[in-house]
Amino acid sequence: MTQSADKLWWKKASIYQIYPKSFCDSGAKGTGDIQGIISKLDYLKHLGIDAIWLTPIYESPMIDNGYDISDYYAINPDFGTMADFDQLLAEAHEHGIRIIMDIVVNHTSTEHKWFQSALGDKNSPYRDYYIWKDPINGEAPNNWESKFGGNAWELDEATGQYYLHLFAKEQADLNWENPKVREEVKDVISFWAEKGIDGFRLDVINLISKQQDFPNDDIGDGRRFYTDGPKVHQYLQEISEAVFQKYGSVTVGEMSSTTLEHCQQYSSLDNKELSMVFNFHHLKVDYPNGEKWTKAPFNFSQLKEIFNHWQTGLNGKGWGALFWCNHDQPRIVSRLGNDSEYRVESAKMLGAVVHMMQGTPYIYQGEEIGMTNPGYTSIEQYRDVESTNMYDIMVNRDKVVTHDEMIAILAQKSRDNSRTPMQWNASEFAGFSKAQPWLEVASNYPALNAEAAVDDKNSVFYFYKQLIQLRKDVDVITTGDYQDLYPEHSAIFGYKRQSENQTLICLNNFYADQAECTLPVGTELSKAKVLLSNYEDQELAVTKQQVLRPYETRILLIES
Ligand code: TEU
Repeated sequence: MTQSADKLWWKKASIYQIYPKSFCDSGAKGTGDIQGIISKLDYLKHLGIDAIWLTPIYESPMIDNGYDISDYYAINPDFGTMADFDQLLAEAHEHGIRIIMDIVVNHTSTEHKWFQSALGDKNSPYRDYYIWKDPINGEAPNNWESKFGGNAWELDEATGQYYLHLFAKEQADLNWENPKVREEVKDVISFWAEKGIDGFRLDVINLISKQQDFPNDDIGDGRRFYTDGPKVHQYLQEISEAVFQKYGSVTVGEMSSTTLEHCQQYSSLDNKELSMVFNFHHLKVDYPNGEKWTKAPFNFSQLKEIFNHWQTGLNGKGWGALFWCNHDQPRIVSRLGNDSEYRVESAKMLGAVVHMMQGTPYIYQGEEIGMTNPGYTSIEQYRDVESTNMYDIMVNRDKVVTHDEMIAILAQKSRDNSRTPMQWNASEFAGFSKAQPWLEVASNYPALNAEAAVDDKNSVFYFYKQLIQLRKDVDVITTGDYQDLYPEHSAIFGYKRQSENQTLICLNNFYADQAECTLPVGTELSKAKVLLSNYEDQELAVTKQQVLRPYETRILLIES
């Protein structure tokens, strides 16, 4: 079933991700809330975004900041009330902004009433909503590891069985083999779709189908037995047909450790499963041998190869989410750019790199003003369950790194790097709250904040505003094919987008030294114009030899 053009609004849209706990506190709680989001809708309209992806705001004990849901039908009072949500939805729509809600149905909180009924009672009607296995030789059923460190099984003392948790032990995996679970999921999604929300982000949705013999993994952490699992497409087609297609919801699936082939099917243009997918391969180029918890530079040539693979692989077959940042990733300007001398230039360059590609760009709160990692120096400053677990495992349990080494690793890799309070202005706590925030504000907020950015026409904010508008105005960004122009270049990431009558060339110097490249043979220089650059004094004439200054980006358009 193909969708009509207006149903494909998201192909020219830019989506803004809000992590409500860190976005804006309307009161003096120290944590963000829904009324705080409502107060910033004018700011978001000014930026020009088309939709908001709201990370979970449902009832939750907040072990994993809302990704451990205890009631899918209620709003966490920390964020506000259902009336507040209804107001946000209405006012966002009045601003011409759609709302996409985050749905976490690979697992629930162990505080969920289903799990509470199942725990300790093999006869509970909800027992089979989760995955229980007998111990083997008195140990866990297999050697799968939690993505937050440690084993992926937790013992239920009363029944002597273990339950599976791919994430924290307070996040019990749902048993999607059980048709009652799938019906519950359809009911949850229908409830929110009936309220008029415009779409869903589906958390680790490619992990829902586990290989049913749950074998030990002799060569890895078990992910190969549940990632893109045996029935994942069947389940997604069932949910899509029952709900997503019925309501015309836009859907984006978070695909952990996935493949291009699966993503071509998840996001196939026949709309049988999802609208688009997040994959993370480009955000593992600073994971040497796939190891996240080590301090390492990024692999530039691998970064270009990965983008080439996915841009060419999805073109005409599927649709990707384009992003650098989210609530799980460090701030990109600190990670791949230069968050000191060239913070503004490199933040703009990195924005151009993804925004001129095919797909739907996602802007994570604060990315549009070039927010940086906070550079915490003590473990007490961290709150993320993954980060504190890994500190305990690596420093205290396994003793594979020293305290200082782990602090340096966390300063580069922790998810808290992106969860520091949004920096609104130069007042106390960066205008995020009137009370001490739940997570320390980055110390650079007095000069680095949204108010200063909106007052500065050369800020990252206005560069992002132009990128968002270019996607709407220049069709080749949406429809063109992709070619990496300089795969071997040690400093420049340059690519070409080509359609029938438009050629776009995006040149990006990823380093602080000047770099040169030659435009492709056949480029009609006389017809070439500079659409956008991050240096004000941009020469107007386009020459064959391109000399790029530190972190310079240059977007050229040739129209035949
Ligand atoms: O993330 C899943 C995921 O792949 C990342 O959390 C990654 O596994 C983690 O950063 C370890 O490197 C989703 C949500 O985005 C994340 O916030 C949740 O913690 C997780 O699922 C569990 O719901």
